[in-house]
Amino acid sequence: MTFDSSPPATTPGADAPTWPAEFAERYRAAGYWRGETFGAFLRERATAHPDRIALIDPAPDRRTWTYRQLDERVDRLAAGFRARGITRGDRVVLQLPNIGELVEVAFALFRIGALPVYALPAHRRSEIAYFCSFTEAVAYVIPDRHAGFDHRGLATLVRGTTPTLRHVFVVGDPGEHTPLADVPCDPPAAGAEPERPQPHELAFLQLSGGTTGVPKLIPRTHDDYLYSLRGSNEICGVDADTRFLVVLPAAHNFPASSPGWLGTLYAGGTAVMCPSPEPATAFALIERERITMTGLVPPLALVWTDTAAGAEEDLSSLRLVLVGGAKYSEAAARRLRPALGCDLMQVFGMAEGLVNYTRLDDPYETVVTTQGLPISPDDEIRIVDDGDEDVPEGAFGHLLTRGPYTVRGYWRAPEHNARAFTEDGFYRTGDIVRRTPTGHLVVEGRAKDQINRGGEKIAPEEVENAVLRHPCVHDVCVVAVPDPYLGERTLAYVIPRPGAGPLEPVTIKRFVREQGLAAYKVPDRVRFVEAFPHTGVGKISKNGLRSAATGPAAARPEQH
Ligand code: OOB
Repeated sequence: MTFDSSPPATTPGADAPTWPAEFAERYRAAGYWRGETFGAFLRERATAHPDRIALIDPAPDRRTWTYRQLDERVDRLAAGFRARGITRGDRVVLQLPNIGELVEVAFALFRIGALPVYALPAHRRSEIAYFCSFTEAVAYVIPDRHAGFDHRGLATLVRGTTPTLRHVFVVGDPGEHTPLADVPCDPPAAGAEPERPQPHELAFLQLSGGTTGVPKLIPRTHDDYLYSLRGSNEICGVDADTRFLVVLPAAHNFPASSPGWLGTLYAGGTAVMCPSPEPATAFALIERERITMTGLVPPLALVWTDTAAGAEEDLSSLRLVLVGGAKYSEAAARRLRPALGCDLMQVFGMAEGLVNYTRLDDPYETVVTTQGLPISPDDEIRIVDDGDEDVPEGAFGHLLTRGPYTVRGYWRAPEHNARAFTEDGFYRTGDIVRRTPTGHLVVEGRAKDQINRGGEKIAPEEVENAVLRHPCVHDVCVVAVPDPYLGERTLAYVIPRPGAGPLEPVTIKRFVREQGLAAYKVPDRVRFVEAFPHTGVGKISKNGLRSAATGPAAARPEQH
C-alpha cells in the first residue's frame, strides 16, 4: 500500500503560513475551534428546522428557500460541480451580485471543499484575469448582465488567457457558456459520498483591500471563520428570529460575516438579499420583510439617516444597524439612532481577521465615539511605535494583532508576508489606533498606502501602474483627498512626458477604465504637475501631495 504524506491541497500550511501547533491547541481547548464545517452546519440546521425560511431573494420575483430546500439545492449543485470535475482544493472565482445563487454556490463549493474566491461585482478584466490566473481557478461563476455590464464577454476574454479555467457558469442567459441552472444533479447515494473537507482546511479565499500593485488573497479556514461568526452572533444578538438585510456586496467580509448572511444562517435566521443599497429599495424591503438587522458603510448610513426622516415606509422592525468599513464620524453616528429608531453598533474589521464591535450594553457615548472591542478574549492587540515598541497606554500607534481568527499570512505571498506580519505572527493592520481605558479602540488614521473610498479599498500602486502604461505619462502618484461624503476620494498627480502634447484628465480616467480596472479605482480627479515634492531622503512625499490637494489650488475646477 502506498501512503501519500503530502498535505491535502486545502491545508493552510501548503499555500500560506498557518497557526503554530501550540496556538491551534489553545484555540481548540478554549472552544473557539469546534471542528465544524460550513457544509455540515447547514445540514444540521436543515435537520433541526427544515421549514424555517433561510433565504429570500426579492428580485425580480420574490424567491424563498427553507433550510431544507437550501440544503437540498446545495447538495444537488455540489454533485453537479463534482460531476464536472471540480474537487476538493480547486479554486472557483465567484462574482455574483446579491442574489440567492451566491449563497447556493458558496455552500455547494464549501461542501465539496472547493474554494470560492470572492470577487466583487465591480471587478473588471484586470482584477478577474488576475484572480483566475493567480489562483489557477478551474471555474468562474457570473451573472449574465449586472449593473449594465455584460459579464459573459469578460468571461470569454479571461477564459482565453487562463489555461486552467475549464468552466464558466452563468446565472441567467448563458451565451456561449454553461447555464448554472444545468449544473445540479442527483447527489450520490449515502455512503458513496467523497471525503468531506476538514475543519482545519481552507474554506475560501477572501480579498484584501491591498496596499500593493496586485490584491492579496486571504486564506480562511472553516474553524477560524466559524468562530468569528459565533462570536459576532453573540455580540449582535443574532438568533433564529433575526432577519438580516444584505445591503453591501455580499462577497465582502463585512456583509458576509459581521454578522451578515453567514452569521444569520449559522443562527437559523433569515438572510434577505437586497438588490440595491438605495433607500427606495432597501426601505421597502425593511417594511415588507420585517427586517431586524443590517450593516452599512458610513456614506450609506448618511444617506439612510437623511432619507429616513421623510420616508413613508415602516422601519419599526429594525433593531440594529451596524456601521463600519471606514471611519464613521461622531457627528454622523449621533444622527443614526434618532433617524432610524434603532440601535447603532460600530464595527471595525478586516478581511484578514480581527473584528471589533461596540457592545449593545455600551454607554451611548462609547458607541458614537469608538470603534469597539475585539470579538475574542484571545485577540491579542499591540499598539506600537515605528520601531515596534509598545506605546504608553492611551497613546496612538500602529495596530498589530494576532488571534484565533486572524490569518498568519496571505495565500502564496511569502515575500509580502515577511513585511505584513511580524516574526511572531502579528498582522500589521496598517491602522493607527488608540485604546480607551475600557479597552475600546479608536481609529485615528492609517499608515498603510491605501485609500478608503467610503469603505471601498484602493491600493494607489495598482492605479499608478495602470496610469503609467499610458504612452504620454512620465510619472504618476495617487493620493487620497478628504471628502465629506465618502471620507476620501482619489486624486492622481500626473507628470506628462515632455513634448507629449496636451493631456486631459478625462483621457487618463478613460485610460484607467480601459485597462479593465473596477470603476471605483478610476481616479476621481487628475491634476497635471511638472514634478512631485520629495522628502528629505529623496522619496516622493505623498504627504506633500495630499496637503497640496487640500490647499487653495485644489479648487481649480478644470482639474476635476
Ligand atoms: C472591512 O474589511 P476590509 O478588509 O475591506 O478593510 C479593512 C480596513 C481596516 O484595516 C481599516 O483600515 C478599515 O478597513 N476599516 C475601518 C473601519 N472598519 C474597517 N476604519 C475605520 N473605522 C472602521 N469602523 O472593512 C470590514 C471587515 C469586517 C467587518 C467590517 C469591516
